[in-house]
Amino acid sequence: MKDLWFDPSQCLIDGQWIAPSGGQTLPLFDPSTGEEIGAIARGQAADIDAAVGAATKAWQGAWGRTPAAERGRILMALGRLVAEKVDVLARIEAADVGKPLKQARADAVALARYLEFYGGAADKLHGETIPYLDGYTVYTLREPHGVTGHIVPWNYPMQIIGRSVGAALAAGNACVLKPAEDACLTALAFADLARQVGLPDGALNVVPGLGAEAGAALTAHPGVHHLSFTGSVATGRMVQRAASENVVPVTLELGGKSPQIVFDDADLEAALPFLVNAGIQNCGQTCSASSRILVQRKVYEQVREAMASRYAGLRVGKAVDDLDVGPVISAKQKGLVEGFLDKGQGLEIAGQATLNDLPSDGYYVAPTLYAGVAQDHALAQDEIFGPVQVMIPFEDEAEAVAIANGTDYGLVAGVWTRDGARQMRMARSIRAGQVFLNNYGAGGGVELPFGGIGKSGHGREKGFEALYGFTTLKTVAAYHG
Ligand code: TXE
Repeated sequence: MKDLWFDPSQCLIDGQWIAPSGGQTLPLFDPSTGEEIGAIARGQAADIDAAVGAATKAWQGAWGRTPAAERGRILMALGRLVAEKVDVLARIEAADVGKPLKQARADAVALARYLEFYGGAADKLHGETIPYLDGYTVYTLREPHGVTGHIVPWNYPMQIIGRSVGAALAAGNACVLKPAEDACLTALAFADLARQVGLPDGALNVVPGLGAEAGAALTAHPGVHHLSFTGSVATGRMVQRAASENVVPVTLELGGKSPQIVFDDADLEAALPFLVNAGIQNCGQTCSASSRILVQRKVYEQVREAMASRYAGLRVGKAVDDLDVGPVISAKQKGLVEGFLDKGQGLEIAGQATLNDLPSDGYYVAPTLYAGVAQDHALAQDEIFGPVQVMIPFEDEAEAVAIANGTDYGLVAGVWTRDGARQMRMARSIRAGQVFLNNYGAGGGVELPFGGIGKSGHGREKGFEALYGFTTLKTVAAYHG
């Protein structure tokens, strides 16, 4: 690929580009065309071991001794370099993930913003003094865990690296990053940019490879002190099991089935763009995608018609054509989504985009809106991770809450109503890590703690809260009489 200035068939370990120990590669496909466009490293346990070794050395050495303010400066310099490279990073991501250029660009801008935020926060993370018995001075120290392992999926590589690696480095950890085999190019690009701004060798190591090989080796490595994982529930379970063997903390972000709830007093004009966009952005492959639209009966038909007409107008195309929706990431993901569409047979399709003149081997799925879906139907319960939304009618507030809370997940929810008291009641009643009132997503919100409950996972990323997660608290009690 012409935009790459590095060789993606190598790993970046201890500040050096090196071939994976087994000398093997994995093919790289462009989701927009299905064409093979290169090869990436197939890292193995030995490469993970070398990366953990390098990270240990950095944490105990140059990076560990770097003052917090200087760590912050390096991260902010990295953020500025990322901001300068937004266009090239967006092109790389668009080719690798298949997301329309505008959306890939937004991810690169968000990565720069994460680095600015966490760079600025690095020297503002401190402990406390605690009043105690006569003759004692007690204080707490917030210290890095040490070596942190980061397993990142393919849907938003840059944003997830920003919120997880950005926060971990700010807190003084040294990182080993295992990006997804389906999309690892911007992870490698990011690590190379970090090297260019003077991040000490070993503070950030990247080993691409398969989940069952490099990923499993990272989760099982006894030299890793904290794991953060974003991905499926099934893999999350394995990661947590592996973490339990070494008794290390783990942050899991496992997706959701997030609702937007539209009451009959809502500002529908304001709500409509959010209702559809939050379902089809990144082709629906978003952990916080709003895949369920709950609508009060009085306005149900009106919302159904308006959403249907938006669906009819959606333009699907290659990432470089920069339309509303691109392909899904892989042939495997296309098969998964089509499996759900098969389960939808017999349901009412309220709206659907048309697929015109697309490369026949690209991984395209027609964005589809189902109406009148029963709460217990698989399409209303399971994470689809494709451009598919279901509409569910409800009578009153109590029923809306019951439906909203009626899945195994609890990541995000949106509530549309002009009634202020109802807004407050809904915000308290909904089981989710984030609730948005009269908006959805709050523009991305680097500053806003994010994470789930139930099968959406545990632990919080983003905002200051993430920094606490990437530190361990030490209490020092001094008796001086
Ligand atoms: O996920 P995996 P997949 C959901 C979404 C999607 C489904 C499958 O519903 O349809 O998961 O996607 C690494 N030890 N989400 O198969 O397997 C893997 O290499 C350690 C939601 O891609 O969870 C990749 O880096 N690591 C989600 C990462 O885990 C392992 C984002 C995610 O892959 C591993 C992505 C192992 N044994 C998918 N096996 C979200 N929450 O946003 C795999 N991996």
